[in-house]
Amino acid sequence: MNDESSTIEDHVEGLEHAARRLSRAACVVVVTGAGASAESGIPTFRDTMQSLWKEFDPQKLATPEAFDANPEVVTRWYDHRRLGCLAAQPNPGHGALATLEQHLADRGGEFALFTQNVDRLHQRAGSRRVYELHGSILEWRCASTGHVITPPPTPFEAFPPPSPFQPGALLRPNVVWFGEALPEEALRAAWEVTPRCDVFLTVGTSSQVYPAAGFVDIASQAGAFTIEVNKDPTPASRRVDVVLRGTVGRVLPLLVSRAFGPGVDGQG
Ligand code: BJW
Repeated sequence: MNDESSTIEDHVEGLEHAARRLSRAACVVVVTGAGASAESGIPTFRDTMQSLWKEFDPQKLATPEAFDANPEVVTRWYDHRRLGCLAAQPNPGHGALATLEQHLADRGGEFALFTQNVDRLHQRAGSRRVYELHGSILEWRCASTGHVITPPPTPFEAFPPPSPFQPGALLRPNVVWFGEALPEEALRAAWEVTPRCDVFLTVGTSSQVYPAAGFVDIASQAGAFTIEVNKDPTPASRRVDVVLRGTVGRVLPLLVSRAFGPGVDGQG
């Protein structure tokens, strides 16, 4: 069931099983990570950054300590990524999750999507009930007053960008760094809906960062059928009911089309 080296072609049985459970579910919860946006050209968090950022470790830059120590480097990195997110387009994996939500809505079911991604691609693909666990890179906030703005789609003129809300203060991305609290509303929704879902999907995440990495266990312990979609093994792989090994952009459209009928995987 949880063979970690094979691909979706070897898992037709797993795919059919997962699709059957999905087709009968009244409540579906999904958690996504950077792998969901990889096919949109956005580098995953634990990939080596390309070109001018390759010498920086994202895990070290995504901390309040890095911002305090070197706000120029940190804000340049985030602005570079912000412009990349604005230029990116949703991929078929994002589309399949929006389609899944619509299918559930059509029959009076419930759907909730918890994303660790900061790129807003789920919303742009049409997903409606999306909770941003780690904030959004498209918003920035005053590091002193907390006021939030959406900067224009052009690079900041100065680094670190000055805050327009308080003289001498800086802007920082409105994201959640290590050691910072996640948005209360998103967490409350996760604790409320996860234990009562029928099917839980963990999609394109390395399942290393908490609390999101723990959602699958909450769902599983409460009796949900759990599915992982990932191109590589993760710590969650051995704990889920079915592993669908492959890329999100290929596996999710297949899964949703098997569960709800043709039309979403482009194969009629
Ligand atoms: C594909 C693919 C394709 C690629 N198809 N697959 C419990 C235990 C231990 C530690 C903790 C704990 N609870 C909390 C902690 C501490 C900490 C933590 O988890 N540390 C761990 C590293 C051990 N957590 C926190 O600090 C969190 N805060 C918190 O808990 O606060 C408590 C608090 C309460 C009250 C007051 C104060 C505090 C905050 C975590 C914030 C994480 N932030 C970041 C940066 C966000 C902004 C930004 O984008 O820069 O979030 S770190 C980074 O990791 C980012 C990601 O969202 C997150 C997860 O990474 P993700 O998405 O899984 O990406 P990757 O790159 O790791 O994996 C990609 C996957 O995709 C891989 O598996 C690939 O195989 C796959 N893939 N292409 C399918 N095409």
